[in-house]
Amino acid sequence: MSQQPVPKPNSTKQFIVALMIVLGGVSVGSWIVLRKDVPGQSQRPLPVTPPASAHPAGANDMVWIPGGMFWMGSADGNPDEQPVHQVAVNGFYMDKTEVTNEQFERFVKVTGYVTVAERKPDPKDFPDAPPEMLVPGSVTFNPPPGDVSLENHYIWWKWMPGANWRHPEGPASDLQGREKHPVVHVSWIDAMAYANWAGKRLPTEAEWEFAARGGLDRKPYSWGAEQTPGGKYVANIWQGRFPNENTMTDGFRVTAPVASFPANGYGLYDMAGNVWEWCSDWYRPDYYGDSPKVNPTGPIESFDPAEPNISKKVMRGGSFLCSDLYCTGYRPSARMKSSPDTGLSHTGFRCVRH
Ligand SMILES: [Ca+2]
Ligand SMILES: [Ca+2]
Repeated sequence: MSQQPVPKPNSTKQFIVALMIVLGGVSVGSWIVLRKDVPGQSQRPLPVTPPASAHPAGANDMVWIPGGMFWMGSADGNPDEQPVHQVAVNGFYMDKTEVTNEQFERFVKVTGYVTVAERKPDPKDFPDAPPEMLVPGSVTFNPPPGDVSLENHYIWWKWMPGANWRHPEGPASDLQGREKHPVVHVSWIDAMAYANWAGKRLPTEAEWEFAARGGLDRKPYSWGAEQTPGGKYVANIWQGRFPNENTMTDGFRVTAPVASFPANGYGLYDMAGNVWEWCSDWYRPDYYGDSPKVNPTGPIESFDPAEPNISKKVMRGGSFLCSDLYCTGYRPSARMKSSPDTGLSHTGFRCVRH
């Protein structure tokens, strides 16, 4: 094991550096978040510098979500999905699909935007990191062989230098044939930059759940009560023994082209599975206990008891990695969270506007 001191993770900073501890060139399959301590940073607005927009709102790719009252959360779900409570949201337009690689590429071509995963970490922010670790990269799904414990999700994530939205599995991979797949390895900061450029914004968590339910009342899935209606999978998730056996019963090993499965009642695709989707809200597991009843926008500050020093934004909808053995994040009430500067190989987004 490396003797490299590993600073305790703490509050938000612009970059995540995932440190693969290398012993004789072999990864021990762990990544550790290194962050510079910046007291109070989590309370500040995140740096988002939208380039000048040259892109109309594109309502053809959006659908009107009528708004209304709904029951948010699930009595059968995780503790952070409770209590189930009534929430009202105003109507809004929402992208029918997750933002695709070709859509994101257009944004990058017009603006020259560089995603967080493509930026070289500043040594000033990571004074304890060895220089060879301070290279652009992202975190990819890369499980060790054989059966593994599902207790520690860090086991199947690996820091991959050179991984980013253009190279989802690392430098040797590319987007050929994946133009219509959802963009991945985009951080919340990147998603905000895209949304600002497009004249849109990220959905609030309440808007997202309202939309995902497709007009159904308190159903466990976006399409109704049965996980596999008629014996068929209707979302891109994981089948088989996670994380090493993927039987692809739904037809897709990793991401699927957007809209490969039926839309929900509002005409929205992949609100369950494919890739996780960023929301605008900070995450707190206890937020539902006293959240506003009309157009809630999330708590003022984040708190995740599992990693109390890291501020996190909400992600919703699950991904192609959601296995029923481990994660049922594709349920419309399920909540996930990650730090705003983190991109992952199963995380993307879609936008909304009024
Ligand atoms: Ca699948
Ligand atoms: Ca999705």
